[in-house]
Amino acid sequence: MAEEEKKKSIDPASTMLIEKACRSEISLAFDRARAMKPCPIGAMGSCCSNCGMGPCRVPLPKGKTETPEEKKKRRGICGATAETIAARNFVRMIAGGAAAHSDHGRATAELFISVAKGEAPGYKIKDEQKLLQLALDFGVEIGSRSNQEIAIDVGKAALAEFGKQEGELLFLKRAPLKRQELWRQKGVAPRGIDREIVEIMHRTHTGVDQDYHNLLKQGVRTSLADGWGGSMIATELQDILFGTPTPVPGQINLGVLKADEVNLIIHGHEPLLSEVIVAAAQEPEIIELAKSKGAKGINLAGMCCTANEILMRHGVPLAGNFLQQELAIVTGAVDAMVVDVQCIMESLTDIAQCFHTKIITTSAKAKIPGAIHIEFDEHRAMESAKEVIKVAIENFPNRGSNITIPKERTDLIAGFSHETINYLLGGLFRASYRPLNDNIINGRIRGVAGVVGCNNARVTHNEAHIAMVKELIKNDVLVLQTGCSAMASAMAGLMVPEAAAKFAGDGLASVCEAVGIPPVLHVGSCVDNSRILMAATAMVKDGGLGDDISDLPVAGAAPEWMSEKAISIGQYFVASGVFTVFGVTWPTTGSEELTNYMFKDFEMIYGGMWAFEPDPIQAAHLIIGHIDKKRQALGIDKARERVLYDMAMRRELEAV
Ligand code: XCC
Ligand code: SF4
Repeated sequence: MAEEEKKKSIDPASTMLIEKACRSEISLAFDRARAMKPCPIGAMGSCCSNCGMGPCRVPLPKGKTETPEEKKKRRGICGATAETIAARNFVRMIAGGAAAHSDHGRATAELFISVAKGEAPGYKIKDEQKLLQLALDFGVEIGSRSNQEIAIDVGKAALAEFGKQEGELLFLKRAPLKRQELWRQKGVAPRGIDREIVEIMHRTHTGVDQDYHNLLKQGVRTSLADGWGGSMIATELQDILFGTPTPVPGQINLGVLKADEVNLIIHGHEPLLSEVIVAAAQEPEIIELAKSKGAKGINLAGMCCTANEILMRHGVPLAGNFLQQELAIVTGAVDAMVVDVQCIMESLTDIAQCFHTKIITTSAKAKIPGAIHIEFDEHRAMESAKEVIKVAIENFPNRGSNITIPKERTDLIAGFSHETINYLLGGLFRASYRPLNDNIINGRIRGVAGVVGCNNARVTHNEAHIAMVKELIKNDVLVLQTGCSAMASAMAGLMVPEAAAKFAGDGLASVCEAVGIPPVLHVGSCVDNSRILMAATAMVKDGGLGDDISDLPVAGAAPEWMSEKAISIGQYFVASGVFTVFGVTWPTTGSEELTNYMFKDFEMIYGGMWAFEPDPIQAAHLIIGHIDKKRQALGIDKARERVLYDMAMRRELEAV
């Protein structure tokens, strides 16, 4: 083995299973990442394959500075410059990410309408208060109409957002007024969700948009159609159908698998099926069947964002994040893994062949050769769910002897929806963000950071997430998290109230202790980044911290990103006025001009900009620096100095 090889994971449970896979010569994403270096030209966004004359490669020449003449010659066959090529590649990533989130939102809207019409037994409307809120947002008449009538109209209005051709998305009106005006003035207020995505595909076709500013403008518009459109629709309608999350205890890591129960892992993104599986697993008939096969019961565990969805609403344990999906099968203890869409590795069926695990696909949009396909039908959801669970139960007796269930599992508290934060801070009768704003103004909390996104097999699993989050809370930055990033922090024990005293700075710890919250809040899945937009908006509306999101001492980060969805999320954070720093790799380095535009000029245009910093500690300090800059602009930097002085003085006194 190569000496001093970079660690694959910092998680002991994962490391143990990586070693087991290695002994059994099972290839994992970690191994494939080492065997295949990233294409250096593609990595900098300098390879275009948008037509049959290419692929054309226009990489930045290594080490030497180019003359303008040389730069002029660096073009694709159609004449496209490095700027155009990198910009086209980047906005196509946004289109991919926005499409994924939004198609999820569309599926939710379709189910929502079926439920409202009473055509989808197994579901019902759980959060009627939020239904009425959405009716107001969408201009649906409430009057003396029944909730069912209102819900049908809300569902139709949500679905219409996708195919709308004119006007602007309805949720934009939720943003601070100043932000809305800025979007309109810059011409980036999205019209319809599908329209913006299609327009990216059109503009990036050979010979269309050849001005990177203009390409990026459409990228911004499309990302906003994701964050304030498709993703927000997904989150809001899911809350109405399945309940708005409230604080719930849970556990995470592969140690949640059980030796004596049927283990069914639910992996993917859309909670439409998983919600019903959770219900079906409690049916006496199903539990009896499991017992008849010699199992003590049925153990459900989540993976990736589906995990976050059913954790937030039911406390179902989390088996792990993106880079643990293969490892779950390597335990030998997973009787079935059911998947829907997004972030599902095609290697799963191959690895499953070395064990007894059955892989079940359920979406007509996502099939995998070698998997069993049980298509999920919302009109008979309960039957579909039972069918899935039965595959796992029937497979339980086939478990081999090569079983390794790690002991690691960490406690966590999840369920911090935007509404819950509101309630926890202000109490039931005075729900508001006032206490948060006050504690930011008085300096106990320095600012707020949204740390989100994936795992990436090019870097040590979970390392950057945990290092960055620890550095932020140590410096009194309250952290909100979603996706695989949230799971990394949860595994490290950062999502329990006790973590405040252990890891947070004195100011943040004192607030967390008073309110009884962890210093790192689990806000949900990746579509739930829309909750972070709502939280930021609530902070603006509560007053005292400026009149736009770009005035707030807040920032965003995705230290281990890999998916196109992460790029779309990052772009809508930036376009909403948030400074956002990504790790691992940056996909436009092939054009300095374009990269500078996004890293510098964007701040002047949108009040938020991108940054790239692979070192998580340095990235944390970019965030802290940005937060301090905003505090200074708000004139609240002095308050913080006083707080720190107080703490130091207090310690001195204690020492006497
Ligand atoms: Fe996928 Fe959402 Fe990324 Fe995790 S964080 S790897 S997108 S599961 Ni969204
Ligand atoms: Fe090459 Fe232009 Fe075709 Fe891209 S669109 S592959 S740069 S010729």
